[in-house]
Amino acid sequence: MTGFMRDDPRLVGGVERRVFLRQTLSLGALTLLTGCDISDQGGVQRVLRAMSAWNDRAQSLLFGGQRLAPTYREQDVVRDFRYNAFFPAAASPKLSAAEYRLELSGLIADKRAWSVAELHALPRETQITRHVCVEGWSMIGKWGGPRLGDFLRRVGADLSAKYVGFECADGYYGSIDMPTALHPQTVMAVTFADQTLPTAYGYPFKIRIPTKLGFKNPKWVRLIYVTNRYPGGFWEDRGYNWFSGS
Ligand SMILES: Nc1nc2c(c(=O)[nH]1)N[C@H]1C(S)=C(S)[C@@H](COP(=O)(O)O)O[C@H]1N2
Ligand SMILES: [Mo]
Repeated sequence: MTGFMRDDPRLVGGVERRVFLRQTLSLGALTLLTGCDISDQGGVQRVLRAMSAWNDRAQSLLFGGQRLAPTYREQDVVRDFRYNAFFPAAASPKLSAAEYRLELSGLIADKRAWSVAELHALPRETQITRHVCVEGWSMIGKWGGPRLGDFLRRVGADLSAKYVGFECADGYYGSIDMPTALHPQTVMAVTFADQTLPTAYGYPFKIRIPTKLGFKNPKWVRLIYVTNRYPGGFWEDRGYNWFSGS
């Protein structure tokens, strides 16, 4: 691996860097394919971005449907579920039910903010599914909460729009395609293992998407918006595939 790859946080970040490189082409192959000099940072960056965009398009054509992720049994649920974020668990945003409001913006008719109590009053869906992190671990967990699709319909979101975006209390952000937002297993998880979602796992809720990799499951969500303009995401803007799932 050459020095610039190791040093360029825009392209690849932290521990996840090696996995990312393993999943793409070697630098030698990249140089052959593109004819661009790997010492030319901007050039390589542009090529990786283009490949990533191509992957996103190909994958959404192949998979962008309503295929269900596998579900598991109660006894498969892991007790000490692993924590992950780009900072240690102790630094998790501590949101309080008294002050928290979920903001809505973009192509949504009713942009009224939602309290935790209001989110808890919505009908819930529970699922026992596998969370797969790109860093090389996976665990089966149980999450419950309103379906994101039901919520979007309720607030009058434009369901013909391309993207649903999320902003989180820790500065993390992300986005998904509308078919994934409307997928029956995509939920606003307010519970984990039948208890109120703990702070470290995203209280008051995380977007749980079992058809996507872990990094596409934003925690501590404070804003949901609907848009036709590509919103990117925290890791996607550092080189990961935006689609990253099925
Ligand atoms: N707001 C926020 N959401 C996030 C992250 C983050 O750093 N910030 N990390 C993602 C990654 S990479 C993973 S694997 C999962 C971990 O979720 P868990 O702590 O519930 O296991 O959260 C995802 N959602
Ligand atoms: Mo992850």
